[in-house]
Amino acid sequence: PSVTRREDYLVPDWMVPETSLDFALDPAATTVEATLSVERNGEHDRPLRLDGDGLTPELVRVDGEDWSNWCMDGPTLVIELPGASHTVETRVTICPERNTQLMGLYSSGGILCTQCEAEGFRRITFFPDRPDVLSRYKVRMTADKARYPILLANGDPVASGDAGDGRHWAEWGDPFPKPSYLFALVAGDLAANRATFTTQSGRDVQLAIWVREKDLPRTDHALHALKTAMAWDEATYGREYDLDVFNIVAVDDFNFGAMENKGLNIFNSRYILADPDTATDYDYDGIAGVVAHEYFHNWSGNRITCRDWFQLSLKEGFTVFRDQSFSADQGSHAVKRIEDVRALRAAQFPEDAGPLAHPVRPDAYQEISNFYTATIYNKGAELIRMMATMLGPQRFRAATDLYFDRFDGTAATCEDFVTCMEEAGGIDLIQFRRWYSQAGTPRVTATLTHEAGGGRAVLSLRQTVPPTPGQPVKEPMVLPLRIKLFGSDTGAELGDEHLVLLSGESEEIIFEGISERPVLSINRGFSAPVIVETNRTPADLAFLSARDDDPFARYEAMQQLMLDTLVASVTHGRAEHDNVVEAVRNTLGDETLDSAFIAEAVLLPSESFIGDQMPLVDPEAIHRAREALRRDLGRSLEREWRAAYEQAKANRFEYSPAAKGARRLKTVALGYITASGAPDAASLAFVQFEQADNMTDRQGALTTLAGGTSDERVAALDIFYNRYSDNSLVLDKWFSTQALSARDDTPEQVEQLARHPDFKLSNPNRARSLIGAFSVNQRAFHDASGRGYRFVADQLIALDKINPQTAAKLLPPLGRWKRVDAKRAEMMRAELERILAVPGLSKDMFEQASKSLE
Ligand code: HT7
Ligand code: ZN
Repeated sequence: PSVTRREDYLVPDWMVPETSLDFALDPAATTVEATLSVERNGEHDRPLRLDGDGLTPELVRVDGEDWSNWCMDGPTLVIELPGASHTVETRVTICPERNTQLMGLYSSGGILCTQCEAEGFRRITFFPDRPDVLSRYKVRMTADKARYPILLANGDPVASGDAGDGRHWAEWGDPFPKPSYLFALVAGDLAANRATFTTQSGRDVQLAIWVREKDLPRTDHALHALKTAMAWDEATYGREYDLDVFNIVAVDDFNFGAMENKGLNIFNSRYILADPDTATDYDYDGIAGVVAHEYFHNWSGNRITCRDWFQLSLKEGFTVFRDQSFSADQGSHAVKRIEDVRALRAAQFPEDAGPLAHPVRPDAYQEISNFYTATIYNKGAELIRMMATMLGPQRFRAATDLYFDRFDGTAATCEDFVTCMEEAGGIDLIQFRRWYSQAGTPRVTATLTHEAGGGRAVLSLRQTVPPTPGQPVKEPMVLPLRIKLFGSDTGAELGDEHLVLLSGESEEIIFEGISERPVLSINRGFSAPVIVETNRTPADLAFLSARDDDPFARYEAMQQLMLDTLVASVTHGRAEHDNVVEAVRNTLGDETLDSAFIAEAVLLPSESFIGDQMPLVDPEAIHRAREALRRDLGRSLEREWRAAYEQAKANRFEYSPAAKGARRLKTVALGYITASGAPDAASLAFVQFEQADNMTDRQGALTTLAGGTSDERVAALDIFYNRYSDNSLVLDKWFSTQALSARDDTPEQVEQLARHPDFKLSNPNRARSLIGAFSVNQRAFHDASGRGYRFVADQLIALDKINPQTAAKLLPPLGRWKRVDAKRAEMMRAELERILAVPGLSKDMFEQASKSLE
């Protein structure tokens, strides 16, 4: 396999200041004529090399003349050029309707659209398809007017007209130089939800969200989110939008969540379409977050782009940090932080601990699309957050101003960003840079001792960074740990919060004047993305879960208490539940807390997260221990759960933080009532299912029923299916709810669902809703028979032939064989070997499967 290495970076041999593209659009055969002005970059005599993928040149001209001095080097068009600057023309023909990989120009439900990041542009035309070649684009499109009445591209519209023969044309021009991965065009029968946004400097921007006519009523939330995000970026980062129009198009077939193409974002329809009947609160929040994320890329990604793909986290980590901050500002900061940390622990920590671990700035890749990972995105965002914490809000803003100012219009590096943080922040980040180069989640051991007589408390901190593939030995990191002490008798704060920068392997911090026994609150707000082990007792954790003034730390104390109990139970067969029951009782009864926070705090850690705490995962024992604690909590607090349920039940649908919190707590309470074994639980859930005026309540009830064996379960699944059979986004929920079910027969059910007429691998959302959901269902996936592994491998082998990128992204759970017993590990390895033996396997899958076997 060919490997691309960061250390091999060389500046481009040729620049392309201007690009003109002419598309004769047709789903079966689209011709693309490209005219590039090219300029030799520096003193050299190397030819112009234009990347292509599956393209055949039909014409090559230089400076207006037919040119014969070219050849193909594999997929690359190599043209010998005599001078320093030339005009190069090429023509190719491509077939969008046969493009099942969904990279380049493809057709989704009759809409022609593009996806070019990371290396899709080379499937459209010959070009130096690398992010440091910035070009000014002009685009002309001709298409059948009836099938494709709307023609969109990047930038602002220039002109349009009739082309005769039932065809029409449009021209678009983007004044901002951009890399090829930000190119986009769309042609389709689309309708727009429009608005005007007036920027802080008084310019009017025409906003439009384009969807099929029937979906228009479900676009208001996305449009509102867009306007809110535009205003937020002005107020928070001083960033204003720069074109006259901003278009968003939603399509059903999309490999990712969305794409930030300059002035023409293209979205997976699941991150645009919402109404109360079909979208959950989680979906609503996801839409606002992704709309904001793509919009924020206009500065962090488009105006300043990446020099090479090793710098991907420069735009993605920073933009995730920006979208997380935006979403936090729209509701509860505490709840948003809890959600983000939960996502980090569910996706990134396992990645960092497994065979696919890589640094936030990787050193090498075979297939770049495999590196759109939780490490690049979520851990990358944590790096930005740590720098923001160390700098404080004013200096962080000065540092981002410097970055935007200094690197506007360029292709930059992670190093450039950190240098701005250092310069404007007035701090030294030499050692901090290890966060970009070292993979693995640091582990901190914190031991607090108290000398009652002397009034001294000593906090001993020790860090280790685990070995990861290719990095056996690690240097210590800089860990910004927010720390506070509380008195265990009085509950008083023993001094202010400290920001400790742990930079050595170990350090001791002395607290003087501590007369009562202190309790340690550490990594408050999850100030560093690390695993912390402490010598806190269950009573200390229960105390913090009730008294800590940092809501995240309060949540964390409860989670730790639950985890310790569950791990003890898995290890010893049983454990005392009283501490957890009392802590949950306390939280449920605390009237100062809002429902959304309570719902997060009382939720047990997932089976996978419990497994992550153990040397080897025993999926059955973990399931049993968790179910036993759930049942105990359900029974011991049944009165409290019913009270919480009743209180939240009466509310009519409204999309507000308070109403969302009430809905969340209601379904969490319903889950515990069901776990208690109460005889009326299934009918309670069924009533919620039937009477719901929104999808959050309906899906919450369906999920509760789907995990059980009641008659209501079958009825609810049928009703749900029939009610939403024409809505593919809701049908995805029908598939994923069953794939996530805790029932014993889930592996079998999932195999059946894969034969359902509505299951199709060619739609990434549908593939993910079954295969992706099933493979995170720890107990079902690791079924002792091995059928879960076989099922996933079978599906991925089939999917690889259609859409290798989506297949490869679903492979990692099969690679975690070192985490289970020898018998399961052998079966998982056998499936990986079987995948690798498939003739014609994509390089996407080859990279993931071969690394997973190491
Ligand atoms: N920057 C976008 C990444 C993306 C992507 C990557 C690989 C294959 C398909 C893709 N579609 C979009 C999305 C983002 O982070 O905003
Ligand atoms: Zn992004």
